[in-house]
Amino acid sequence: MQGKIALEEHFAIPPTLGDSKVFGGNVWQELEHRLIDVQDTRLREMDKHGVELMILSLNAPAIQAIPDTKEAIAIARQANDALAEHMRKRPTRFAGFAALPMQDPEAAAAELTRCVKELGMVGALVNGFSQIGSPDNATYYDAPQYRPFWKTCEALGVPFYLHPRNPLPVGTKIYEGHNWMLGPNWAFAAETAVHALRLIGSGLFDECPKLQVVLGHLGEGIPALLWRIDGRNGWMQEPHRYPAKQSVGHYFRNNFHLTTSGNFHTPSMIGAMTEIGVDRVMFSIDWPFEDTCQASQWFDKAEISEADRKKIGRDNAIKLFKLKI
Ligand code: GRE
Ligand code: ZN
Repeated sequence: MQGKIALEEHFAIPPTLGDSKVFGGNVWQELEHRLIDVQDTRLREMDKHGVELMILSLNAPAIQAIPDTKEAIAIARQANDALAEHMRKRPTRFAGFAALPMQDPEAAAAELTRCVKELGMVGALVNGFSQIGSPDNATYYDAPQYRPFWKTCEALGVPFYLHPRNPLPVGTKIYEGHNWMLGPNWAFAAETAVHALRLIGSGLFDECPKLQVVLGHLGEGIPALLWRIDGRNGWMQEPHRYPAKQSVGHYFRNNFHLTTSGNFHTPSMIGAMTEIGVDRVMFSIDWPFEDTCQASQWFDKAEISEADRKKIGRDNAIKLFKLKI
């Protein structure tokens, strides 16, 4: 399919590049190049495989793993200015998601506003919880101090992409001796799905009913488990035990969107489409951790209707991000 739009596509700047090294294995040299490069290899791969536009975002965990708030604010600004420069160079090929210093909710709201209003970005991408003040601290965004930030995000009308990161060492007891589960094979999804459920259960979407959150990797496992998450043992009819008013499924279907990033498996995509509706699923790659060629060859031939392919590959993103292409 020509004209695809992809939206979990990462780049790095020198201060954040090192965060991706553990994921580079024996190909770090090439991964490093693909992260720093925006206008060369990336663009050639896009041309070759029918990707018209990438919405770019910083690598992970980057800003969220900088416990010094002032430094987090400065590096986020640096990353966003670098991204804006890439967007200016090729406005028909690159759009952008803001990196945000969530360590300081007020500064995060101000930076998001600057990125949207002055730099023309179409949303934010944040890598899970933030370490604030100490590397051992993990702060999640259902906390009450983030409500004004979410109000700003809702008022700006831009989606918030909740991107994975690994749990902190204090939270990885369950993976001890089984490090293979850290990262994209399991822990990223578990960490991110729980964060999304925290946002839902907290009642955030009752307060901000128009707020839209994007999850990658076809929903980090949530679509497959959604029925059970809302299950309350049938005959017992227990009321749910969180502050939010509605079922988890209700918020998932009204406030969430999913991308195919790093999950190029047709039965999983069809399952996600069935749970959330085809209008809330979007094609993505997860460049450079995943490959544009593999993602495109899979998606272009996946056994779905051509009407659905057009929605997922392009039209849903144009609508959600109000893209002018
Ligand atoms: C990602 O950004 O989704 C990612 C990483 C590192 C390894 C794999 C992966 O940041 O999908
Ligand atoms: Zn990613």
